[in-house]
Amino acid sequence: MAESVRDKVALITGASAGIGKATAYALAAEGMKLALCARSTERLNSLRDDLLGAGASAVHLFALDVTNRTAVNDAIASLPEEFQKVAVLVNNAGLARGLEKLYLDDPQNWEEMIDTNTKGLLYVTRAVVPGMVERGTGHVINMGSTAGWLAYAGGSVYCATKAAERSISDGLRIDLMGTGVRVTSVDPGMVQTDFSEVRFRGDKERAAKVYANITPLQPEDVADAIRWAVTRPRHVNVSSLLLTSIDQANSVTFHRHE
Ligand code: 8X3
Repeated sequence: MAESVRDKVALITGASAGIGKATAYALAAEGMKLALCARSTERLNSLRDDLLGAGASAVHLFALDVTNRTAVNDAIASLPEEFQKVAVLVNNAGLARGLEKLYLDDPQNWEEMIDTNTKGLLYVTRAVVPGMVERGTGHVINMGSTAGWLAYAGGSVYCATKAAERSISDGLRIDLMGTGVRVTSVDPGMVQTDFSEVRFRGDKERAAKVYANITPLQPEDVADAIRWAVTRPRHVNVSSLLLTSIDQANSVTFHRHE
């Protein structure tokens, strides 16, 4: 029997595009209240009416840079009353920068990835989870990657942030035993989003090559997995979901069509 999450609050970081946005729609279809953030609310604003039309019972949009610890604490502390009891936290905000050999790379790329993918996830988790523990219920969904299971050329720091996400999820799951709060790591392979365009700082041609001659996952495929995990009965903890398109076996092995 699926667990109803109707009228419960889901907080999604990095919700203005890609997997975060698709997850907002998937959880809207479950009738959830959505607290959505991204660095800017510009793209989020245009989603409000559509998400309500898609079934969300309420929508709250706010700007948040998860790398700013003070801003994270302030934003969570000042959520409107109706959105304060976060039932599902989707730690989705994340990015990759470059695909350079580690020993030649610009350390600024490392800072951005570690600050967002690792520290940002920790800050939001630290701000939200105590309330879940107090209420004796909640679900943390952390966005991992096949990259966290096997490092690839030029990806050592990005892969390290996703390996860190796996360890953080595993450790947090242990820390939360007996509290009623669940932890799921969702680990997709290649997904067709603006991930590669962000990685290559707007180089569309290079980004397109990443997905050439393969059928990647779509953001909706990942959102669907998240929707499934959060609607399992309360005694079920889906620890991890490793998912790839049929053209990908792991972070380095692809089947490219002729
Ligand atoms: C995104 C998947 O393979 O581009 O995490 O690193 S990959």
